[in-house]
Amino acid sequence: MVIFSPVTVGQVSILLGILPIIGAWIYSEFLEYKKNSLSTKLRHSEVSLVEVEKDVVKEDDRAVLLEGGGLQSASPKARTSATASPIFRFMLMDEAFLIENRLTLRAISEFSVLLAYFYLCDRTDFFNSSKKSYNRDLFIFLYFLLIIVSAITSFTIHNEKSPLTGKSILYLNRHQTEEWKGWMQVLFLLYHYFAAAEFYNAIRVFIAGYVWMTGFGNFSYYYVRKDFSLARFAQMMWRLNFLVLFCCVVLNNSYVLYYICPMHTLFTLMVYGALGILNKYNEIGSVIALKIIACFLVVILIWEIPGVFEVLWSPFTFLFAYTDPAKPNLPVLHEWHFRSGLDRYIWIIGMIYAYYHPTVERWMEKLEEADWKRRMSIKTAVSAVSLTVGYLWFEYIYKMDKLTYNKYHPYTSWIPITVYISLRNVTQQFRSYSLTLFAWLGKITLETYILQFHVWLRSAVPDGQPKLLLAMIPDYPMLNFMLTSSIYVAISYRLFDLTNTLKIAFVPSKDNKRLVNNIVTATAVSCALYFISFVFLKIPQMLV
Ligand SMILES: *[C@@H]1O[C@H](CO)[C@@H](O)[C@H](O)[C@H]1NC(C)=O
Ligand SMILES: CC(=O)N[C@H]1CO[C@H](CO)[C@@H](O)[C@@H]1O
Repeated sequence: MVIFSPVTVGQVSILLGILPIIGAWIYSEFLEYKKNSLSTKLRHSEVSLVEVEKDVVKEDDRAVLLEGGGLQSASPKARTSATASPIFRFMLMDEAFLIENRLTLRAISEFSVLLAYFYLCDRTDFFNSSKKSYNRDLFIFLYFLLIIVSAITSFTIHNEKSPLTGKSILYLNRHQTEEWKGWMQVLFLLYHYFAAAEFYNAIRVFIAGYVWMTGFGNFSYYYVRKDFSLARFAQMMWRLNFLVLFCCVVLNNSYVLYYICPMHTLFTLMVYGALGILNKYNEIGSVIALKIIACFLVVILIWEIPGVFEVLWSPFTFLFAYTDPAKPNLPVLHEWHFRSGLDRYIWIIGMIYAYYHPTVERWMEKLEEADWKRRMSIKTAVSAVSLTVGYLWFEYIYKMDKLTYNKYHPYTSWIPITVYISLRNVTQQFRSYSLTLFAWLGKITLETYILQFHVWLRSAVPDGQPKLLLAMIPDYPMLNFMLTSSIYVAISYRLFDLTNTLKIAFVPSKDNKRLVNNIVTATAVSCALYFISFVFLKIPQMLV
């Protein structure tokens, strides 16, 4: 097996960090097993219970004797458990601690095995790679096949009532947004797999759709719940960046290679900032209006005035620099400028829609109660206008070539999104159904997005765009597609769960002190590991 690129300090640090955890996990499983078999034995015989108790007492006595005092009755082990922080208990291999956290240790071990699998697929020649090939017929066939399958098997009608009025089904409910994400993601992924360049513009619109949802979802959340707590914030950052952080280190990639993550993080932060600053006054309509105008002004300042972007982001170059090995001559911030710029306005549009959401909903309820003729005429008018606008957009904007389209995209992406929203919701029936299969895929979009680079497609070098396909069954492209796709989706789902499990374990929602403690500990441990790895890796090189 050949490893394509030299080992980095980050990779060694992860390895050093992971190995003791895997060791601890195996040990904790062993302890758990011992405990269980002991307790079954105890249940079986009274005699042995007494004996064990005697043993325990003896051990405790010894401990007290060793310390030379009768005051402290607990064994030393029990005392450390009560006072020491988790990291010390881990280092001491405290048995109670290991048993308590067995499932977390197991999740970390599983996570690291998956990371190792990414590395195996994308950075070694263990598997083969093959070339992408595009066939429009096949591409559209697969997409429609999936739509038909999911329509047949997972067509669901929801009957959730609006919490606001208790009457009709929410427009833009969670099922709908997840389904929306799902079918966009499927086309997006197929586009990458088959290099379907002719759908470039559609993909741009889909990504704008995600960013729109970021503005919409986050605005609704912060506006209604008013929860600006550190814990909630940390949980959201964890969700967006946990997996990508490890991918960057393990595969030695830049953050901006997975540009969806920094982009969503940035716009989430902007929504958070817009609502969080002076949040006492959010009830007042004119304050919200001012805030939204301020958002527009900030975006205009940063992205429309030449030079400002570079100056503003240059201190963060270490995080946002990216150089595609295939195009080494572009400035390092070019990719970040381009990607973040494409969708610079749409999150604000999402915020505006979220703000008017209750109003529109109330308006729609009134409409639903109106008499048939009035209802039908309004609905027909809405559909007709949407279809016309959609058609004009398609004819005059969508059909432009890639480069020209990109210029217009930031200012026009709201048109197809608005058309979709109004058509999707035009009748009560329409908005109550959703395709669960797509909603299921929509839940794991972040994972499928990140993983495609490594276990489905292949980039082979650090920071490379995934130009190749992973080939497990060479010479059988369709079978290979099926096999790699199944593994890929299954792993994505596992990672979704693991991210969540680990989030619950490390980002407590009610205990800020513990949260800060965890952040400090994690930083300290990472620095220590990095330092050790650095010494381990670089010193021998210097001596040579
Ligand atoms: C905020 O946006 C991010 C990025 O799209 C998303 O993951 C998160 O769920 C959103 N938060 C809420 C409360 O909708
Ligand atoms: C724009 C539009 O027609 N919206 C519809 C969304 O669905 C509700 C169902 O309650 C209708 O009342 C609206 O007319």
